[in-house]
Amino acid sequence: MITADFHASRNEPRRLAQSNYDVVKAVVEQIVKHSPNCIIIVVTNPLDAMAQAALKVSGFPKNRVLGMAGVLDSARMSTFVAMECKVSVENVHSFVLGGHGDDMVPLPLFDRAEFPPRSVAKESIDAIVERTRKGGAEIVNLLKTGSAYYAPSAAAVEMVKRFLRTRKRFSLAPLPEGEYGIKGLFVGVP
Ligand code: LAC
Repeated sequence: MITADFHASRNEPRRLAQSNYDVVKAVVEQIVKHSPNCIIIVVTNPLDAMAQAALKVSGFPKNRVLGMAGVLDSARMSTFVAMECKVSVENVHSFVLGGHGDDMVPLPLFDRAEFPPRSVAKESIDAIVERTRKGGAEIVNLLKTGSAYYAPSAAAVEMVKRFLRTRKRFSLAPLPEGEYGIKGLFVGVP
């Protein structure tokens, strides 16, 4: 369920959150009824609020309701780093934490790229961080209607694979209760 409308007017955020809350509530009620032991990966925007809604409506324990944002944003950042350094994106491992919007925290220091280290100008790094932060809006502007779907779908599948197989460290949005000094907010953490 991917809904990421970027707002044209002041009331848009509230209308988006309310309309998407209604969708999330209806879907989660069905999830609880038909798959009461599952893990819910929330993709709907505004991500942190909709993950909170899914947790509340489902009544699931907090370790079974997670927001998908970091894997998507990290993949975008890796792509931009790979383009800048002219290497395969397979050799770049980025890490993006925090929210899935302007409060996103793309971490340049986490970019471990398996190729001869080369200096990347600070301006280029800043541009990559900014482009990562605005990645969703860039696609919405290109698509004109609707929201991104390939990358978010691939990111959700990647999260499922990592849960099931690799346990490879990645960024996701759980509900910290004091970890990392954060309490009660769905936010991207390792
Ligand atoms: C994006 C939407 C899914 O970042 O929030 O493309």
